[in-house]
Amino acid sequence: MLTDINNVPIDQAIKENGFVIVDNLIPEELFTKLRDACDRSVDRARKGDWQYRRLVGTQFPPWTEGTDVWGVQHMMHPDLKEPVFAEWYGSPLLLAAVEQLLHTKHEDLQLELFNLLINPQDSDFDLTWHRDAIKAEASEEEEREKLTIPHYGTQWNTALYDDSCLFVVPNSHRRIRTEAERNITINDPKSHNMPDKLRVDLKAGQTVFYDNNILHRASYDSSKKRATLHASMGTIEGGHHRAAVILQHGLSWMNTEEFTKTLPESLAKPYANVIAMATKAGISNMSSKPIH
Ligand SMILES: O=C(O)CCC(=O)C(=O)O
Ligand SMILES: [Fe+2]
Repeated sequence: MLTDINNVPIDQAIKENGFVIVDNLIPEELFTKLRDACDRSVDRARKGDWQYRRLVGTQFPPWTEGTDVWGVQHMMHPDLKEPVFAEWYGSPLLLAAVEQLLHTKHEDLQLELFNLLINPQDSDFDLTWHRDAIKAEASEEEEREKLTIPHYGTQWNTALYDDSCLFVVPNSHRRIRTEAERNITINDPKSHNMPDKLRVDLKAGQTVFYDNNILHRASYDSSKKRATLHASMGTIEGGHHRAAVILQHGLSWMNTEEFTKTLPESLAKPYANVIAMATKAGISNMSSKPIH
């Protein structure tokens, strides 16, 4: 059983707080390889040689405006030619953590997103306070209803360098917004005065798993190197709920032999599960419309 930095079982901690910090989910022999692969990928994205990237000025997909890069998309894409990303995404301890968090077993895991969050070069950039799968404008009734959807997936940030960019409101993942929170998310979404906010300080090598409906924001500092692996995995029970969240990123490249050839054995079943999910949801091209 895996425990967090306070020795609490990780599934208990995320349930209580909406996030949990865990040490050492990167095998030692992969650490430098991942840093090097990130440097090469970031370089390509900044040069415009990798078209799948997040651009300063836009928070949610699609990222069509701007030039300064704050995220690199699709780290397991076969054209990126960086097999260490899939090797880590399928590594035993990481899979064990996800299985414990989702109370599921290996054969029900679903392969999902794997992106990289980086420091922009030209200007600082703030993301707004948000929940990933519920719009700020959602009515109280809609918000309440969406929050009752069970946890079918988890997402995480794994820092390759010390990273203090993420802020969360602990324990905000299962309740509707207070009046103050609603007001901030709608009218002052980059506010520095969110009640009860907590800065998540990650040391290099630490991972924070967080519920995608916890209230969170991030502050991108162009002067401090950030290379934080940002990924998600789900379970087959998620069906169309997970489809909406992940397929908005455009994953048609997953439906190719070039991709399946690169996958370690440990990801064969999670891969089959995501293809089956998309097919069942009627989205065989693995691409759906943006949520926000
Ligand atoms: O930069 C981060 O740590 C969070 C990113 C985020 O909230 C998002 O991509 O939705
Ligand atoms: Fe987010």
